[in-house]
Amino acid sequence: MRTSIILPTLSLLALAAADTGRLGDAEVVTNNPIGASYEARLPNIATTDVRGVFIATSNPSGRGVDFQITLDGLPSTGGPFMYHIHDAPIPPNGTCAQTLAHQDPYIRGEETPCDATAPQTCQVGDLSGKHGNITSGSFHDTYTDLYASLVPGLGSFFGNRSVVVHFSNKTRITCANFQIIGHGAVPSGSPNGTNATTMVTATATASATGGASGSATATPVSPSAPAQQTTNAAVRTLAGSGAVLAALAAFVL
Ligand SMILES: *[C@@H]1O[C@H](CO)[C@@H](O)[C@H](O)[C@H]1NC(C)=O
Ligand SMILES: *[C@@H]1O[C@H](CO)[C@@H](O)[C@H](O)[C@H]1NC(C)=O
Ligand SMILES: *[C@@H]1O[C@H](CO)[C@@H](O)[C@H](O)[C@H]1NC(C)=O
Ligand SMILES: *[C@@H]1O[C@H](CO)[C@@H](O)[C@H](O)[C@H]1NC(C)=O
Ligand SMILES: *[C@@H]1O[C@H](CO)[C@@H](O)[C@H](O)[C@H]1NC(C)=O
Ligand SMILES: *[C@@H]1O[C@H](CO)[C@@H](O)[C@H](O)[C@H]1NC(C)=O
Ligand SMILES: [Cu+2]
Repeated sequence: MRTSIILPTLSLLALAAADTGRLGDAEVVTNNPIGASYEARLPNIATTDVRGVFIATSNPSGRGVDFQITLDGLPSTGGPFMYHIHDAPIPPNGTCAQTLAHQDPYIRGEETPCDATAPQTCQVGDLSGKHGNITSGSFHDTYTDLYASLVPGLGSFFGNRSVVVHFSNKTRITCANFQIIGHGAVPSGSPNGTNATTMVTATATASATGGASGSATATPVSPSAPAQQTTNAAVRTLAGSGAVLAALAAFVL
């Protein structure tokens, strides 16, 4: 009796999970601190010629984050290139492999590709899914992402995370940590939104950075990002299973 009620409910949830996060669609972030600005500058490494910078600044309205991306040196083969915000920062030895999976505070997963016409259903960190791949050797783009957060404490906050550039086969080409370059103030009278995001994301990153002391093998990657509070208190219920998914996905993407 009871199962006949529960099972349909579960299968509905499973269907919904294909397109939307288990915690729902991403919420538009309306209280990004005016003037908050971060940059992720790709390192000079021998394994690739890809160079450039991702600059992320609160939209002047507080609604969303303005991205300004300038890259060059992309290879002539292996594209189109994807790029994402990944959950964890790069450890001191500079390997992109340790950045875990895409930032996905609503626990949407990788399986269904992002539909750019419904960006609220995409992983928050899937910037190229929402805004387009990199298709040429030199790339410049500016856009506002409504779901990105520069408010520390929210799962959608990315100021302590990294950005990774990929070949079309998902192999990681290069990566950089976001670093604060300008502080901001939370706009007054905008208490809105993003409740759900507060609770997620942290466990997977905690396990990656947890025992890590890093053997500092020289690649000139910026030290781990600012504002890295270990807010494990923020991790609740669903985060555990999300972390497992994220950990699995980390080996793929
Ligand atoms: C992915 O593509 C790049 C560029 O074409 C290539 O160098 C690399 O070996 C490929 N990786 C895998 C796992 O196939
Ligand atoms: C980044 O910040 C978010 C929000 O404050 C937090 O939940 C997460 O654990 C932090 N990640 C790392 C790797 O410190
Ligand atoms: C970006 O490239 C990947 C890999 O080729 C592809 O799967 C994806 O659909 C592309 N995304 C967009 C928005 O064009
Ligand atoms: C908060 O959200 C509601 C509904 O989404 C919207 O009508 C309202 O204008 C928002 N308020 C602020 C201050 O952003
Ligand atoms: C935030 O959470 C509170 C209490 O849990 C709820 O009443 C409110 O509607 C939520 N706001 C949003 C924007 O989800
Ligand atoms: C880089 O550092 C991380 C974290 O300390 C470690 O797990 C990983 O094995 C290291 N990788 C290399 C290639 O040294
Ligand atoms: Cu990625």
